[in-house]
Amino acid sequence: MSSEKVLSSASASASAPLASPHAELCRGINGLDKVVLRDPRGSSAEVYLYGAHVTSWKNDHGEELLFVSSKAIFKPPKAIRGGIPICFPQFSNIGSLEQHGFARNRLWTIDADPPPFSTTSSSKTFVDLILKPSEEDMKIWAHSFEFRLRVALGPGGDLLLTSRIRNTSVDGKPFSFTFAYHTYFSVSDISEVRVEGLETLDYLDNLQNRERFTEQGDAITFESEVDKIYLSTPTKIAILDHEKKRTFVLRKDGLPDAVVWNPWDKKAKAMVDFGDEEYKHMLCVEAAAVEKPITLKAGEEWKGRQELSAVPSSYCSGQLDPQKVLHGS
Ligand code: TA6
Repeated sequence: MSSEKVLSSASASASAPLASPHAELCRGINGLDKVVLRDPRGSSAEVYLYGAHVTSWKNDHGEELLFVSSKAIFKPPKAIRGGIPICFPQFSNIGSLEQHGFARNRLWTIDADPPPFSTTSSSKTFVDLILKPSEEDMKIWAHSFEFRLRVALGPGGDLLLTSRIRNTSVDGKPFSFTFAYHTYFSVSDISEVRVEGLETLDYLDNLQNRERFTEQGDAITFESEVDKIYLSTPTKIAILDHEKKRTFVLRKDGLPDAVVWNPWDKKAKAMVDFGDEEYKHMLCVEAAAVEKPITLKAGEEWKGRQELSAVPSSYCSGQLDPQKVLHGS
């Protein structure tokens, strides 16, 4: 779909009312519609209807916690470089679709009438978006689905993404898919970052023909390009930014795998929508379902959640033991 068509249909598709009093529909970069979520306690988030793409998550001090490249191209059909791209119905380039599927390259609409959420989430600051396949989409992936995404801010400023994908085929056909929340975290200096919670796990190394290895380190640190798919990972992963004295905690449900990616210098230079030095200030840790595709029978629904929080961490004082973060409440 050309960018002009996306723009014109955006305003039409975005016209549905927003259920939350703390959500506002407005125009973003290049006139693309976005929804701004402002929690009364000060945290905020932004999600473009294009790709249902979260491009900002700020804490109650107004600090930006996600990375978006200064060279990101907010122009369909190119995916926005940074934030939280939604990878569906395929993660990676294994399969017949383009890398990471097409959900992040489509215009979503406001879901005016979402089925009730079973979660206990009491968030009042949220937006519900929905994607259904177009006729064009059916030509490249012949499956009927409804993909509902809720983006919400929790009481403590946490960012909650809940995906509900239903197989709506009328011919009884099942389908399988792989999925990732391709989250780009903003970090002060990648060489001062550690990831806890993935030690001793097996992973597929995209830099070594996706061969399977076992993580030996007692924490993951970064001195060069990393592109690993950790398998059967715990529900909690911690990303520690030493310089900022901040720990991101990623909690996930329905997403057994976790991708860790930093392009480092060579790949950074090769990406037109990524600054040469920007690899120093970002890290992707992605809640995913990759090793074992998810299969839905006709009428079945899958739910995949990720909850991000940012907590102060001053390891030098021993105040926050990473193991407590990972194994605590
Ligand atoms: O999640 C890691 C990865 O699969 C890397 O292999 C790299 O390709 C990255 O995604 C970015 O992919 P994109 O299609 O967004 O440029």
